Amino acid sequence: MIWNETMECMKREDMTKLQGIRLKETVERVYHNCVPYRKRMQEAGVTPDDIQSIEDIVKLPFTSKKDLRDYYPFELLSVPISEIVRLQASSGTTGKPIVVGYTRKDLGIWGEVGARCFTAYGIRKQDVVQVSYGYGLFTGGLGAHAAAETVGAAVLPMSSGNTEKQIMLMHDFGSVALACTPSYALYLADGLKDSGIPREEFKLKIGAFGAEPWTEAMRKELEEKLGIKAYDIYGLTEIIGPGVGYECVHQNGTHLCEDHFYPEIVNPETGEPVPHGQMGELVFSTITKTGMPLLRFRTRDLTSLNYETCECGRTAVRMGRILGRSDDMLIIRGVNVFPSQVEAVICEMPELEPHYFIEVDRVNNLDTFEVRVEVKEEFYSDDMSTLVGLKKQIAHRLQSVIGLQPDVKLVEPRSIERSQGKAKRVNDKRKLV
Ligand code: DLL
Repeated sequence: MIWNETMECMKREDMTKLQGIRLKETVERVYHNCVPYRKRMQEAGVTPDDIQSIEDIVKLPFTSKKDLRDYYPFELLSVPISEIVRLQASSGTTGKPIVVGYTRKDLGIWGEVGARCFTAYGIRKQDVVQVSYGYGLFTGGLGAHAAAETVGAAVLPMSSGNTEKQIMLMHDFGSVALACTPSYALYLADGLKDSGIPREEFKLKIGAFGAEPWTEAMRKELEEKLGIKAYDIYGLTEIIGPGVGYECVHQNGTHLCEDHFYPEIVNPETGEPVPHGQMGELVFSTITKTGMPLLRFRTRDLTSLNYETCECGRTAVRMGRILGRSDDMLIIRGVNVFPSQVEAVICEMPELEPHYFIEVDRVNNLDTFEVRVEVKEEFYSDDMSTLVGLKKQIAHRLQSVIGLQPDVKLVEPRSIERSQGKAKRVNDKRKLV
């Protein structure tokens, strides 16, 4: 079943025309209503009249995460705050998050694109959908919630954590679909096994997994352990949240909702468009949103696009798996973490040297996150209680900045390797791609 056949199966030339019209409207909107965008366009010598079709998009300047930080919190809005009905946020590269505002119309778009995803996975009105993405500033919980509600399914807003209860309700309520990060799904799979409840007593058959990179091997493991079909869902806060793209039953690429989010692939170094089918950095322009439209947003996600019509009948362009990022962002237990956030916390604490090392691994299907920090000579006392207190303080501070508590290890002065060139501060042992 296809939620919106008109849009998902539109002929390429009609889609291109529609994208051109919508881009033009968006450019007019941001030019007249958002000072930073107008300035940026003036600097680039572009006016709304220069944008007549989707091909003209290359004339527009890029937007980056840095812009969201520089114009924090509300300067990138294209409407007065009275028109905003929701705010969501995600990690920035430093202590401040990046903020996104939605109008009522934007929330409608979010529900619509989410419904396309959930319908493609086979979720129907009569199903119970267990949403185990975190609810709150992170878009996962509320995004998947809107998707399920728009389809008309019964939403079970579990949020993440509390595994035993997750399994009890999954069993008792007969959840048909589970929406969470693939790593949490693996963790739940182990919990399900430990519960001793026979698999036949569960109705689960669909997984909607995303928010972090995952592999075909993980898909296989999830499908076997949970006895389900596991689908990819892609999205990012800046653009809308989950629902930017989804897999269909053929699982041969992630279809993008390109009538709302226009994708381009560029060379991450030069910003030049790359030929069709080649790998590069994914760039999105939102062409229907009104609260905080973004033009040519550099996602930093590395992938490629395939414009062939899919076996499912959808013409919506397909994105390959995300093969990495062109920045240093890590995704740990679904939370975006920048090494610069850790650095900012460490540098503000007088007891610490500005040297640290982050190690990420996956043990028993759960991400581990260790931060090693060097204590200054004068503070490195033998007094255990002082050191334990310091360790706690660092862990709390990191938790409040990042939203995730690392395992902090205090190490002796000068024990973290100094580098002669670019410091290597991260070891991600998870080997996801
Ligand atoms: O992770 C939105 C989301 C929530 C998507 C729930 C899917 C499900 P952010 O926290 O802003 O938003 O993180 C966005 O996560 O640029 C990718 O690097 C990564 N990412 C998201 N989905 C996938 C996926 C949400 N399916 C960043 N595969 C993106 C690989 C993904 N990476």
